[in-house]
Amino acid sequence: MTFDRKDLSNDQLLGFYKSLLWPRMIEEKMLVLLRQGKISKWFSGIGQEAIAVGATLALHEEEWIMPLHRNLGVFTTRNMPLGKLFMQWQGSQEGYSKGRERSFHFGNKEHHICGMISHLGPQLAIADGVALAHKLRNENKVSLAFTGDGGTSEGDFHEALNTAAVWDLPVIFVIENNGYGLSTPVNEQYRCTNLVDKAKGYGMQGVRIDGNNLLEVYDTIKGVREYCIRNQKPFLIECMTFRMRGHEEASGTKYVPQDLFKTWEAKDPVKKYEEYLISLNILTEKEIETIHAEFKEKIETELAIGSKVKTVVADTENEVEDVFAKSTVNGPQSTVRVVNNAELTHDSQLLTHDLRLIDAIKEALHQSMQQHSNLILMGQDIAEYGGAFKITEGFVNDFGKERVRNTPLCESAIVGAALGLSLEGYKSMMEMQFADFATVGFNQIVNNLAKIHYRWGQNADVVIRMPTGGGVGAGPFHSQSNEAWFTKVPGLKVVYPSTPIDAKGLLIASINDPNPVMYFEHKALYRSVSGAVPSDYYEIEIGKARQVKKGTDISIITYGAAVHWATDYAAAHSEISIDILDLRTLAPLDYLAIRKAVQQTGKVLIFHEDTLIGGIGGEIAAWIAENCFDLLDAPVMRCASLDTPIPFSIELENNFMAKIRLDETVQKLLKY
Ligand SMILES: Cc1ncc(C[n+]2csc(CCOP(=O)(O)OP(=O)(O)O)c2C)c(N)n1
Repeated sequence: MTFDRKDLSNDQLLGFYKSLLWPRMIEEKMLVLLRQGKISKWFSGIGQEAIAVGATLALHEEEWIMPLHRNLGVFTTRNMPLGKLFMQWQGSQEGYSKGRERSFHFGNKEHHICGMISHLGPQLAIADGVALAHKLRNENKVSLAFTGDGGTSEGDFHEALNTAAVWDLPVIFVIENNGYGLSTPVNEQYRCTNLVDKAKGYGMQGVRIDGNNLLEVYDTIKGVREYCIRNQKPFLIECMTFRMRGHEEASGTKYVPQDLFKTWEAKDPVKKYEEYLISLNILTEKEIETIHAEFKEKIETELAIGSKVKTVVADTENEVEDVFAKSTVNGPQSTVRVVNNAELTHDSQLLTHDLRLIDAIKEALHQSMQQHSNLILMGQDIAEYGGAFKITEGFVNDFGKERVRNTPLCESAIVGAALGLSLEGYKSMMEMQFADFATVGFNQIVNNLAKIHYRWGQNADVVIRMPTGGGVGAGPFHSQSNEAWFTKVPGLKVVYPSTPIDAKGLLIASINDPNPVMYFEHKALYRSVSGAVPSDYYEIEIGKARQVKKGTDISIITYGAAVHWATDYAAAHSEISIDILDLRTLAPLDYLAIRKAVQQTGKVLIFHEDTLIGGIGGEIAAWIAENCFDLLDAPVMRCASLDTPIPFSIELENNFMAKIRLDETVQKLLKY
C-alpha cells in the first residue's frame, strides 16, 4: 500500500490518524459492551474505517452524508459526542432517536447526517434530492451516499444512479465492496467484473480505489467532489475493502475462507497508516501509545456520561405526538384562509367560479407554486406534456423546467429525492401517473417518508398525488382503490376529496402541511363533477369531514366517488331520509363527525369503492362498535367492491363496483 500525502501538512496527517483511530477504538470497546449485554446489535466496520473517515474528511461539514450500518467513522468524524452516541446505542430516550431506533438507524440535521432505514438502497435516492436542492440554489455542494456491494443489486441503486445521471446531480455514490453481503460472496451478487463498470451504463464517471488507504480515499473523494460541483455531474467510486468480522456479531465468519482474514489483516487501514506516519517521522511508537491512552481515557469519560441515562419512561401522548411535525416546522404558516363548512354553503362573500374537479386541482397547484417559491413538482411526463391527465399543462411556461420536472420511470427514486429535497427545506409534490404505480415506490413512502419524523425528528414535506379509482374500463393496474394501504401506516396523512371546492382547499392544505400527505383524486370525477370554487388561495382543514345531506332514517358514511353514488341514490329515493357524511380525509379520521352521523339515525352504512376486506370501512365499523354502541339501532353495515382484482370489461367492472350493491344493502339496513 503506497501513500501519497500530496500537500497535506504534518498536522493534517496526524489529525487524520486520530480521526481513523477513534472509531476503531470505540468499536473495540463496543464489542466488549455488546458481549456484556449493555448495547444491542452491532455491525462491525473494523477494517473498513478508512472509507467512512476519508469520505467525511473530504466533504465540507454542511454537506449531507447518507451512511449505512458500518459507518461509525462518519458519525465520529462529524464530531458527534461519544456520550450521546452511547445513549443512542443503549436505546435511551436521551439518544439521537429518543430510544426509538437502534444502532445507526438515525440521523441528525445539525451534523448533516441522514439516517438509514434497514432496507439499505433507499439511502441513495435521498442524496439525489439533496443534490437537486444544491443545484437549484446554485450552491457549490455535493451529497454523498454509501452502499455495500450487496446493496448494488437493489433496484434502488439503479434508480438513484440513473436519476442522478439524467438530472445532472452532484452526488457522490460510494460502494464499499467488502466481498460479502451477509454470507453471500460477490460472485453470487453480480456478474460484471468490477462494480464501477456500472458507471458507464449510467453515463457517469467512476473509479475503483483501495478503500483501506486513507489518503487514497480522501484524495479521490476530494477531487471527485470538485469534479461533481464543477461539472454538475454524479460520480461512482468503488472502494475495495474487507469486513474483518461477521456480518453482525451473532453471525460469525464461518462462511468466509479464513485465509482471507490473514491477507486483509496485512492491509489493515489503521496499521498501514500508522506505519506510514512512522516512516515519515510524524509519529513514534511512544506517541502512538500516548494517543491510545488518551483515547482510552476519553472513551471511559464519555461512557460514564453516556451511562447516566434515565430509565425509559413511555409517555403515550408524546409518542403519538412525535409521529407528525408541527405545522410551524417550516416557519409560521402564511395567513392562508381556512374555509370552513358553514362558509362553503352560506358565505356569499367568497368570490367563486365554476370548475371541474380536475381544474380545481390544477388551480390549487398553480396557486401553491406562486405561493411557495420552494415548491418543486415531479412526475412522469408532467412538464411539456402536462401529465397523463394534463393537470400541469402550461406549468413549464409559468414556472420553468427546474421546478416542473419530468422524471425518469423510477417511482422509488423520486419519492426518495422528494425526501432529500425536504432535508434541504424544499417542498415537493410528486404525481404518481396512476395510484397503482405507488407499489414501486411503496417502501420509500411507508418506511422512509412516514417514519422519519418519529425516528429522528426530520420532517418529510412531500405530497404524493394519486390519480385513483375505477369506472373507466382501465383494468386491474389503472383503476385500483389503494388508499387503505396507506391509512394503516402511522406517519402518513391520507386525503380524498370528492368535490372541486374540497379538491382545491385540501390540496393547498396538503402542500402547506410539513408532513407526507397521500392525496387521492378520482379519475372518473376529474371531468364529470364541477361546482363553485373560491378563486382565492384557501385551505380546507385536513381531518375534517363534511355533512353532505341531513337525514333521519340511515346514515351513509363515505368518500370519493361513492359520495356521488350515495347522493344520486338519495335523490332517486326520496322515500328514504338519508344522512350522508363525506369523510374527505381518511387519516386522520374525523371521529367527532362520525359519531354525529351515528347519532343522527342510529343506522349506519359505510360505503366505499375500495374492496371490502381490509378497506377503511372495517376500521370505521370497529370504531363505531367500540365507541357508539349505545347510539346504534342496527349493526353497522358495509357496502364495498368485490374482493377481486378490478376487471377490465365494463360489465364485469360494473358488477365489481360497490355501487351495484348499494340498494340491496340500504334495504337490508332499513329492514333491520
Ligand atoms: C431490502 C433488504 N433485504 C435484506 C436485508 C438484510 N440484510 C441486511 S444487511 C445485508 C447485507 C448487505 O450487504 P452489503 O450491501 O454488501 O453491505 P455490508 O453489510 O457488507 O456492509 C442484508 C442481506 C435488508 N436489510 N434489506
